[in-house]
Amino acid sequence: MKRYKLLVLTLYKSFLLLLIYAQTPNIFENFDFSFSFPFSNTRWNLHDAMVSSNFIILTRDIKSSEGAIWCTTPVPFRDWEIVIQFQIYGHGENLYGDGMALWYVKDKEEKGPVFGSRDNFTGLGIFLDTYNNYNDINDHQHPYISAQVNDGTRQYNKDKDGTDTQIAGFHTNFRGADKHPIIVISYVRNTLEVKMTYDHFKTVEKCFEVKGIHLPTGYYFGASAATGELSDNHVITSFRVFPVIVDRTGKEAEEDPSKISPYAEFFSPPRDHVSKPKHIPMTAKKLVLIIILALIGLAVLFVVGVLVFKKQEESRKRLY
Ligand SMILES: [Ca+2]
Repeated sequence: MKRYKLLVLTLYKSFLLLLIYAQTPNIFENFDFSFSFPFSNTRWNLHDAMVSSNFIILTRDIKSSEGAIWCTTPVPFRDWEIVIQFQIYGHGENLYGDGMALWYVKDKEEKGPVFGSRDNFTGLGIFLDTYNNYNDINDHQHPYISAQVNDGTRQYNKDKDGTDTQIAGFHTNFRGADKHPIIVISYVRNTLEVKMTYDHFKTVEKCFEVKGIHLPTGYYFGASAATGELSDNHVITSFRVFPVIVDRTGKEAEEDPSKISPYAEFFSPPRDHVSKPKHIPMTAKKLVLIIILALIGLAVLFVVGVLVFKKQEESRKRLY
C-alpha cells in the first residue's frame, strides 16, 4: 500500500512538472533585432535622434523637439518579448513632457503628432506619457503607461491622453534622473502584458495584461519621443528582442499570421477618467409631448376663461 501511494505521488509530481514545462515558453534573444551599447546594429535607423556614449538620445531637454529610432527589418516571429531600458528626466520639477512611445507598427519612420510619430497608425503603440493633458479630468496620475491597438482608423486623442482609445493603462513613476527603468512588453498567444522594473528585476511591477489582442507578423519595432512647450530628455539605453517559441495546433497553426488585421477584442472598460458632464439634447418625442401638454393647458385655460366670462355676463344681465 505504501509503495502504491509513493508511485501515485511520484506520477503526480511528474505530471505537474510536465505541465509547468509545457507552459514555459522557449525564449532567446535575437540580436538581429536588438540594439544596445555600442549601437553597431545597422538594421536600426535614427531620425533626429543622436548616439551618445551610453545611449540613444531621442530628445534633449529642449522645447519642440522630436526623435525616433526604427528597425528596418520586419518582424517574422508571431510571439515575442521586448525589453527596453530607458530614461526620462529633465530640469522641470512640476512641468515637463511630453513622453515616449514604443511601437510595433506597419508604417515605420513616419513623423507625426503621437509622441513624434504618425497618427492613425496600424499596429500597437505603448505610450509612456509624462504630461497630463486632460488635467483634472483624468482619474489617474502621471506618469502613465497606456496601450492602443489600431487598424489605422482611430486617432490618438492627445488632449485626452489617449484614454478614449486605450486598451489598458497604469500609473507608475518612471520619470527621474535617478531612475533607469526597464519595461518588458510581451505579446504571446494573443495576450499583451506590460511590466516595469526599477531595480534590474529584483522586483517587477505588473502594469497590465490584456487578452484578445491580434497583431500580425511583418511589422516594425520602433521608439519615438517628443517635447512641446514643455521638455525632457528621452533616452534609450537598450532595446532587446526575444522571439518566443509557442506550440500551435489545429486552426491556430493553419492561420497565416501575416494576414491578421490588428484589433483588440476588448477596450479599457469603462474609461478610467471622469467624463465632463454632458449636455443631453432633448429628444424629438419629448419635445412633441411638451408641445401637446402646453396646447392642452392653453385649451383648458381658454375654456375656463370662456365659462367665467359667460357667468359674469349673466350676473350683469340679472342686475339690469
Ligand atoms: Ca499627455
